[in-house]
Amino acid sequence: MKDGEKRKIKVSKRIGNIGASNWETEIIDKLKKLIKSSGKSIDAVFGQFDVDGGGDISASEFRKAIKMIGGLGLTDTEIDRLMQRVDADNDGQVSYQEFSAKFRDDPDFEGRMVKRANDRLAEFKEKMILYMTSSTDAYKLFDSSKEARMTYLDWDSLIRELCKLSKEPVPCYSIIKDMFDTIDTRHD
Ligand SMILES: [Ca+2]
Ligand SMILES: [Ca+2]
Repeated sequence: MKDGEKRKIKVSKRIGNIGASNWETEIIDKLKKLIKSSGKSIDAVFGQFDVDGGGDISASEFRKAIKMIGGLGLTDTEIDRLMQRVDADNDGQVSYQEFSAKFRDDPDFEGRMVKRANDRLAEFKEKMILYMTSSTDAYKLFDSSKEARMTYLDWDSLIRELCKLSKEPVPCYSIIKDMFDTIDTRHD
């Protein structure tokens, strides 16, 4: 091999590495554009990914959804790599907040989400006191596992019941999920 050829190989390897480190970012940008052009809200897209409605996207749900989107031609390994990037807290599940933080075009989004969740939570706590004596009693009542740890589904039924009692429309998925994430971190 001539010296010139060796150098060429070295250079292209280095470019290959740079490409690899930006690879996830590129795919995320592509997905962001796809989601935007679909005209669907981030809530709707998250709901499609979260097939079992548990409130989180598992690795297998993520794989299936990405494959359904099509056109990206990613392998399972590549999809898993992408998921690792989206799964910011590394618990093996993509939460609504992690999902929207990556796929929504909005830099202030997270701050506003936290504020919105806290505002809504305060509202619902008032309702709990009004209709169910105290929020602690309400949590106990809907904690189906009785392990003092509410699941997302427990929380969802609590909110639905409250809305029934107060004759108000049930908030959309993302709002229920935001509040749950806020409560969950406080109770853990
Ligand atoms: Ca799920
Ligand atoms: Ca996660």
